[in-house]
Amino acid sequence: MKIRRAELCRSCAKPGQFPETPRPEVAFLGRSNVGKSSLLNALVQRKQLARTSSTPGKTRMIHFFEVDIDASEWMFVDLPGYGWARVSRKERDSWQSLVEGYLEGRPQLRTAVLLQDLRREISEDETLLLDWLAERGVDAMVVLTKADKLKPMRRAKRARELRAQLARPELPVLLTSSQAKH
Ligand SMILES: Nc1nc2c(ncn2[C@@H]2O[C@H](COP(=O)(O)OP(=O)(O)O)[C@@H](O)[C@H]2O)c(=O)[nH]1
Ligand SMILES: [Mg+2]
Repeated sequence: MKIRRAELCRSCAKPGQFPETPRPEVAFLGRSNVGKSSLLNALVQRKQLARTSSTPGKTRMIHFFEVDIDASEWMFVDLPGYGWARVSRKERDSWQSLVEGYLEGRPQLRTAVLLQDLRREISEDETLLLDWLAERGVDAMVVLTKADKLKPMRRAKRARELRAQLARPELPVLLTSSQAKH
């Protein structure tokens, strides 16, 4: 599999700005700091592609990346994270309208990848998101991140515990690390 090209297409603060392209999309969702941008960079083999335009503290945006893999053309979509302890009601509402606007009104969307830190418990946020996706018929998978933070023996056990917490046997669950060493 060869990544022929990976480039930022557009960063959007409002649903009206989403690019009009026929490329099928894979969206990365999850708590802030879970490793969305790192996973995206690792998948496209570019160190700073996803980080370059997402300055922390700035307006949260959805970043669209054109990714050409072998002969196929995809769009990888880095969605803004949730779960900051102190966000205002206004910020939460704007996150919700942007992310729901994307997930609800995007026929190009093929799969939503929900990231979960292997060391954390599944929270209500993840459960609600997965229920929300299932209700709308969006295919989802769960990626457990930062596998390198646990020893291999603990890792497999922890993955089983989280899978049980998810209580959704049909969901694919993958274990990943964006770090070279693991
Ligand atoms: N050890 C380890 N750290 C990671 C991994 N993935 C991300 N990180 C670190 O976690 C922090 C947040 O990552 P980032 O990709 O920016 O998260 P995002 O907010 O979900 O986009 C950064 O300091 C990353 O270096 C991983 O697989 N292993
Ligand atoms: Mg990020």
